[in-house]
Amino acid sequence: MDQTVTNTYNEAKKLYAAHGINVDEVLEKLSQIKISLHCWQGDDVRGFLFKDKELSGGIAVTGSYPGRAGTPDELRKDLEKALSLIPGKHKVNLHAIYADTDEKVDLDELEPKHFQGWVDWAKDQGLGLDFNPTCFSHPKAADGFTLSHSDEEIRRFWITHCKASRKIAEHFGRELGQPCVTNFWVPDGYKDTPVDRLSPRVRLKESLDEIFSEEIDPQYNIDAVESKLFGIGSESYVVGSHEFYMGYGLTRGKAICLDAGHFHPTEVISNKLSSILMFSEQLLLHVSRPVRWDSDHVVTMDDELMDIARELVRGDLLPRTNIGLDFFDGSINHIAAWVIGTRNTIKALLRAMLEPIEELKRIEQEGDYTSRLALVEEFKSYPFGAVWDYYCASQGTPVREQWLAEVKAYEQEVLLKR
Ligand code: RNT
Ligand code: ZN
Repeated sequence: MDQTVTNTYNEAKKLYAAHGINVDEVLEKLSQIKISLHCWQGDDVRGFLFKDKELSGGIAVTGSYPGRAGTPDELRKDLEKALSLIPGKHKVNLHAIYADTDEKVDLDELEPKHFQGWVDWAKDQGLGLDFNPTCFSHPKAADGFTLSHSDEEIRRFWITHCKASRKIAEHFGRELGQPCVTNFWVPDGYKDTPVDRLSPRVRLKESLDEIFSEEIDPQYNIDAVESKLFGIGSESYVVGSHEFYMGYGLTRGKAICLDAGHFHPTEVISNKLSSILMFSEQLLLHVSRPVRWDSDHVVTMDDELMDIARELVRGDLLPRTNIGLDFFDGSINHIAAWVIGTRNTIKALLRAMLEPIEELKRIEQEGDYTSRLALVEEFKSYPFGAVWDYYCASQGTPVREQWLAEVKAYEQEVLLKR
């Protein structure tokens, strides 16, 4: 390992040790945390099942950066590249439209066999898999409603798709020896103010109850439900609101999924974690970055990311929190987007672990808010970067911005030839 990396690490360790922080132990803990990389950053949420389908459901990718993956093999190669530049062992999060098959199958006909290519690959790479039914970008979702649709036939189609998705997820969990988190998000909602807010919610609840009626061993599959405040075209009303899924998840024992971009502009998910986890066993996060709206920008090291990390670490909530990423930026190199967002998420967790938590809690309890503010602020410039560099090197991944040259080379050799 580079001598400067080791030297600065050893110096940094002394500063942290003075506050009772054992940096080696912190790094051991950090290496156990899995981040779920969302496959859809790799191809602008297109998938492979329906070629040339427009993205729908009130989400949008802007930008036409060259080189996005066009086949399952390309996407896997790209993920391998990204993962080789990110320290730790992680998971990959698939959507149903990413099936790896030549068969002409619709969403309600999907089976585990259509994802065998992914399972074999994940096994080979030592990765876990997560899953999502895809309730958008499909003719049967064209009017913006799926599981809460008033047309019984359409609602049935989506129920069947969601049931099929859980079977696929169960297969992932069984094959890979770790649970697959299956996230249910539907875009259903109205552009303009509805007269009847209740009926679609009643139908959504009934659909979900039917989907979840089959018991699946939590060793293999964990269901999560994701709320939203508004989308493009569902500005006035979203059926699956936060209150809806909070009630649903808590009464049905489902994990609640909090996406950082799905709330009012000044409302943050960091402030919700400790409350929800008091009453819920598990949580799923979609770490994202809203810019003015649910714009799904690449995750940066901003205040909210730090606050999410601090809450998870200070409250010891990590063991019950599944951390997934959810952003899609089509204006920059697709692999760099993964690397930047994932490295930032891990780095934020490390920074949070390198704070004198017990000392700060004691000071707060004693009512010494002066010291609390002073210490929290001083720790913002403690040398976590030296620890991060050492961690990257010790995991065999590039230190600092060295990863960028690898992405640029891959762009020349692979992406621009597509
Ligand atoms: C949409 C939700 C959802 C999607 C993915 C593709 O607003 O955040 O999680 O982004 O399922
Ligand atoms: Zn999301």
